[in-house]
Order: sequence, then C-alpha cells, then structure tokens
Amino acid sequence: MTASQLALPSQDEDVAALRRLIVNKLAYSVGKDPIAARAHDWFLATALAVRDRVIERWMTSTRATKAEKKKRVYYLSLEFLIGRSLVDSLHNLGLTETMRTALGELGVDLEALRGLEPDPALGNGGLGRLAACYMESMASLAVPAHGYGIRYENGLFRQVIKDGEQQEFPDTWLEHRNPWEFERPEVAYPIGFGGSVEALAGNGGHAAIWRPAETVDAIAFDTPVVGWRGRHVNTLRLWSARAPDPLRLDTFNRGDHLGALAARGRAEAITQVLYPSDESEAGQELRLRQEYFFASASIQDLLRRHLETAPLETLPDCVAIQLNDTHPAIGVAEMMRLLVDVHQVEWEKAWALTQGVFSYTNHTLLPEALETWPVPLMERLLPRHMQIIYLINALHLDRLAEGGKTDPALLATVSLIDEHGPRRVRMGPLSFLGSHKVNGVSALHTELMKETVFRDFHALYPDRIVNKTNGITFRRWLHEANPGLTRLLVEVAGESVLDKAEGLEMLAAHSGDSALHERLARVRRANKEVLGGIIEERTGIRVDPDAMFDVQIKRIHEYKRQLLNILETVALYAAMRAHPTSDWTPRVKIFAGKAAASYHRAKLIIKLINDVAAVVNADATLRGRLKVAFLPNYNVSLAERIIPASDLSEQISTAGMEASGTGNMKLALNGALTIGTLDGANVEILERVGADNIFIFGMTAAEVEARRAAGIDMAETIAASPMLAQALEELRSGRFSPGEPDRYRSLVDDLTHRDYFLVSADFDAYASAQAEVAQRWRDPAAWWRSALLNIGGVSWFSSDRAVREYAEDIWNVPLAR
Ligand code: 26V
Repeated sequence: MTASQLALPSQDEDVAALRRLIVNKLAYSVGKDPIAARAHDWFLATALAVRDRVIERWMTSTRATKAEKKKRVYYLSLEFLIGRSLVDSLHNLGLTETMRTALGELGVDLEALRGLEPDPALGNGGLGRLAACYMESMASLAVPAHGYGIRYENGLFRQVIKDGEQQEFPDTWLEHRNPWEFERPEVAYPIGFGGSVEALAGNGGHAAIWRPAETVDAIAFDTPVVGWRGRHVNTLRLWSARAPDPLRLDTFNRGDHLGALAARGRAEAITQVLYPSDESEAGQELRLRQEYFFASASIQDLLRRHLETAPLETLPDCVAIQLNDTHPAIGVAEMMRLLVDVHQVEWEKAWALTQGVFSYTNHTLLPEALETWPVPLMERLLPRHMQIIYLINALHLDRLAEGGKTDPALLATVSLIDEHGPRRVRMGPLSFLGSHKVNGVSALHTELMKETVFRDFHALYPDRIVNKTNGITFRRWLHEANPGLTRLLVEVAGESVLDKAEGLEMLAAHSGDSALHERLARVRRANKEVLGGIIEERTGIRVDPDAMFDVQIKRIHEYKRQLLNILETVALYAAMRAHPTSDWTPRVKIFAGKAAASYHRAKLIIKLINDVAAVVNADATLRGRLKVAFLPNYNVSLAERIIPASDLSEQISTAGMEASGTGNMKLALNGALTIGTLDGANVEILERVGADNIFIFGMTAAEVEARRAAGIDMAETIAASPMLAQALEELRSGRFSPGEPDRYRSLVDDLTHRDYFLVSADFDAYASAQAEVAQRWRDPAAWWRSALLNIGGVSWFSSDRAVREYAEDIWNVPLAR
C-alpha cells in the first residue's frame, strides 16, 4: 500500500529529510559511520528517527490533556504484550512508504530491519495482548490514558523444541538497548515492605503510621504509544526496581564484596522476570512483591499528577483506574492507605473516592487462576494493607448484617477472607468491592460470572457487573499483518474502512462475487507461501501451500484442547492409511504455543504433537496430503505471520472455560473460517457471521456442567466410537512413541475415565465438524463466500468499539467525535 493510496497525514513527509534524520541518528546517537554500520545499527537509527516523529505529537497530546483538564484513564496491568514497534509506529504515522524509500536510498531494506527488532514479550497471552490492543485504541480514539506496568528485564521465556520437547531459555529483550523508551530517573517512588504499624488517634481512629522495614525505589520508563494517523499519543509507563542504596560501603570495605551488593540484588529481583513460577513459597512472595510494587508506584504517581492541579475530592471526576484482572487489586488497599494515612481523608469519604475511580476486568473463571494470598504472608509483607483489608471487610459484612443478611454461609462466601483451611485474602472480591463496575470479556463469560464466582456479590450489587466483549486492533492485526488483504478490502469497500472498521460489513453484498473470491484466494496463497517458508526454515517440514492450513495457535492448556485436535489428527491419519486412494482434502495441521514451565501435562501434549508429526510427516503413502507442524516460540511476531496464512481457525475449548479468546477474532478478520465450540466470544462471532459460515460443534457450557455433575466415566462413550477407540489405542500402543510405549499411558487413562475437559465426550462431534470443513473446502465458491462473510461480520470486534464502550459505560470519559 502506498502512502498516497492511504492519504495519510504525513504523506508529504520529505524522503530526503527522513534520510538525513536517520543518518544523523546513526552518527550522533548510535555513534556509527554509515560505512561501518551493521544492520542492527541501522535498526536503532531508524527507530530513533521514528521516535522523533512521535515525540512532537506526544508533547502536543500531553499539553492538550493538561490544558483542557481532561479525565484520564489509567490502565493497570501486570502484562503488556506489545510486540514489535517499528512497523506499527510507522504505519500509524503514515510513514511506512516514505521510510521504505528513504532507507532504500541508503541501501537498507525496511523488511530486514523489521525482523531485527526484539519482540517484547512482557505478557503470557491473551490478557497481556488485550492490554496492548487497548493502549493502541485509546491512543487512536484520543482517550488520554497511561498504561502502568512492569519493565521486566526478562519477558516470557523463549521456547526451543528439542527432541519434540519444550525447553525454556531466558528472553533478554533489552540486550541491545531499547530505542523506544525514555528512562526517567527523576520519577522515582519509594515502595515499602514489612515493618510495623502504629495506630494514630486522629481521623476517626482509622489512620496509622506504617514504618516499613525495607524500601525499594520504583523508577519510571516511558514509551510513547501512537494512535492511528498519529492523532494522539499516550504513555506506557513501566516501573523498574532499584535499591535506594545499591552498595553497602561498610560491608564492601570489610571485604564482603558480594554481600555489599545483596540488597541491590534483592530489590532488583522484583522486576527481573515476568510471572515467576508460583509453585514455591519464595516464588509466591516475589509475585506479591511485584504486584504491590507496581500498584503502589502507579497510584503514587497518578495521585501526584492529580494533586498538581486539583484537590482530592475531585478524584473520580479526573481519574479512572482499570484493573486488568486482580493482579493490581492490592491497589485498592494502597489507595485507601494513601488517602487515609497520608492525606488524612476520612474513611468513608476515602472509600467513596476509591470506588469512584476503580473498575475491574475479570479474565478467567478457572478456580486455580483466581488469586488469593495467605494471610500470614500479607501480614508480614504488607502489615498496614492487611489491617485496611480487615476493616474494609468488617464494614462490608456489617452493612450486610444491617440489611438483614445474617446467614453465616452467605457471609462466609462474600467475605474477603477465605476461612476454609489456612486463611487467605481473596483478591477477586477485594476488586469487586473496591470498584464501581466489574466486567467480563464476552457475553457468555459475563453471564457465567454472575452465576458462578460472583454469584452472591451479583445478588447484593446487581448493577455492578457489565459485559465488555474483547476487541483487537485492526491496525496491527489486519493492516500491518496482512497488507495484501488490506489493499483488496480498500479497493472493494473504500479507504474509509481504514478508519471505520464497520465499513467492512458491506462485504456481505459482495460475498458471491467470484472475481473477488479469486483475488482473495491469491492474497491467501501468497501469505501461505511466506508461512510455508518459515515452517521449513524453523522445523524442516515442507508443506504444500495449496493444502488447507488448519491452525491452533495459543497457550497450551488442557482446557484449550490441543489434545482434541491432535487426537482427531491421529484418527484422520488412520483413516487415510485405511483408504489411501480416497480423495482426501490435503491439510497442514499447524500448532504453536508455549506451556507453563511447570505444567507437565501441557508439555506432554507438545511432545505428543511432535511425536505424531514425526510419524505422519515421514509417511510417504500419504503423498503429502497430511502434514503436522509445531512452530516453536509462538509470539506476537509469529502470530502476525501465521494468521494471514490461515484457512481454518481452531477455537475448540471446553465450553464455559475460555473467557473470550482474541485469536478467534484475529483469524476470522483475516478470513479464516472457525471450527469451534459455543465458548467465549465464539458465541458472538457465530451471531455475526451466521451459522452457515462457522463450524460449531460440541457440548454447551450448561451440558458441560451437567455432565461433570453426573460424573460419567467415558469408557462407554469410547466403546461407541470406533474412530476414537482406535486413536486412543494407537497412543496407548506406542505407535507414536516406539522407544517409550508407556509415554502416553496416563494421558489415555485420563481420557478414558475422568476426562475433565471432555475431550472424549466431544470427539465425535468434532470429527464430524472437521468432515464438514473438508466438504466445504472442496467447494471454493462456498468457502470464499464464507470467508468474506467472516471478514465483514467480525468488524464489530475492533478494540476501538471495545474502548468506546469502556469509555462510555465504565470510565465516564467523553469521546471526541
Ligand atoms: C491463568 C492461570 C494461572 C494459574 C494456572 C492456570 C491458569 C489458566 C489461565 C490463566 C489465565 C489468566 C487470565 C487470562 O489470561 N485470561 C485470558 O484473557 C483473555 C483476554 O481477556 C481472554 O481472551 C482469554 O479467553 C482468557 O483466557
């Protein structure tokens, strides 16, 4: 796409000026002569040049927000899975083509530079990527916003597949300096831990003095986030931990050189790694320290900013704080502490201010993912916050009692303290109570929230829970990832679809256009060739770009049921062997995703996929009609390559378990058809694309619940399904693990008896849906018609729509028209 085609604001940006700027950056900021510069030096110089272009707009945006006293949004998230920035910033500034030309004149290829940028993996998956999409949309909609998070030195581990197994290596993304960030050593806040609390007589007896035993400094690093067409620029502020006294000189002088640095190591450990494994107690404590560290720094920072221009009483008129899951929930207690202890606000008033500013997004109903902290750990690490939580709880329970709610069972379920077993603080309920709105991330998930985790809270506060179905930024996931498709869509629907995604709905009227089908097919085919090259380069597996690319890309988790997919692949393989001359639809099964380092079952599933791949890919009798590939190290950049090349999108979680999903939206937007369960946002995708254009199968959330309650053994189900029985028998027999026939024994046993994730129960339904998919593939006119109806149908899932809804219904922030 050329700049003139897009009519972007900076289209007249002078190529020569940009070229000069890059050469200047190379000399004066990178310190290299163009003759000696290496590719990475060019990347740095280019990024610094782009950053200059962003900064002007950044200052204008910040100045305007201040001058107009606009309400600000603070998005608190322990994860921001932002991905690479170079192409994203260029695209939003409308500078891509100008930059391509300027670099070309310098003998440098923009595409080559794109691949040199490290991919910041400051998140685990959907939750972190959602935060990044929302940051981009808030900037695009000119909502004055700050993202607050942690500047992890090490992001999510780098995944290497060795002998079919996952290995984890550190992700050192900051090794070569990060050109996008500004260190702000002057923006530093002390963060306390431990120590003692002294009650004060004033402020209704509620205030206290906390004397922490230990203090760590939080230092700000700012990254500008530029919105679409450079309209507005916001700030992502990430905190880094520093010891106030990095070196104990007395210890050093005694000759204990390592001991002198011990405090520094302990302090800086807080921001060393994303999500340390929370299995050990030490790991648990570090995680709580991270949460408090970033919540406290962020709230101190936003209060300071507010107090520069307005009194505390106006806080809810000027500030909205969104809690991205419960990870920043300790911020509720921290806000109360700062208001009551430091600013001497009376308790009830402070509580009203707190509820006025906070709101909370829930991202999962899985019980093992709902955060709680042992009371003794809280008391030791955050003694003042523990007192505040007790008081919030007591007042909350008193109010219920006054309202006649005295049933001890009810009071126990809505208490902030879990008293079943060793006492724990529940962060979900704390977030709920401290917020004026609580939201789920898809219609189904929000309804399930009301019926399950927050059932009793919902009965007490029926207006608090609202739905905000997730969205994705089309700039990254359509324009940048799939320029070929974007070009085509602009031709058909007009340039305005770049600004207003809903414009894509008009594709429905063209869904039968065979010329358009062909052009769409050509774009897809080109993207598949690129992906085919990546697959071969990274796995050695050769794939046919004319085969159906059937993809499942997401974290490896039992509830996401990669196992269902690979089991069906095993069954398909058996059928192909049994009927080698049948007219099988050629398929490439593509998997990618990371398993948590301590999640043994998920790692075993990766091994199984690779074991199956080894056997299937080597079987010449298939004549290439089935291939299985596990692409290592799934991340944002790899997703940007896989999604535009996907024909079939696997969204097959056990119904009721995937809160929303966002990969499902990205794949449908790029024209893949979905095979999926009635789970998360799949339900809403179905509503928008129509039942004829999506392959829905399997049990509903209600059926899953009933089946589990009945506790049925799967042996009979398996006996009734020859396909499933044979697939399981082949796993059990060691056909795919000849050196270790027992490798999948426990897995098969599990599917035979307990089958908590209902893989066996849904197998036949899934296999029939897959047969239907194959059928549709044989009818290209029908296939591409469905693809067009998907692209047009999912335009509603833009993160611009989602952010607008948050702004109107939760943050009460006016939107510029
Ligand atoms: C966390 C954990 C931690 C402990 C072990 C098991 C487990 C399983 C899942 C999680 C997920 C935590 C929250 C999360 O990432 N949720 C995802 O949020 C996305 C954005 O809203 C949403 O699209 C995904 O469906 C949801 O899983």
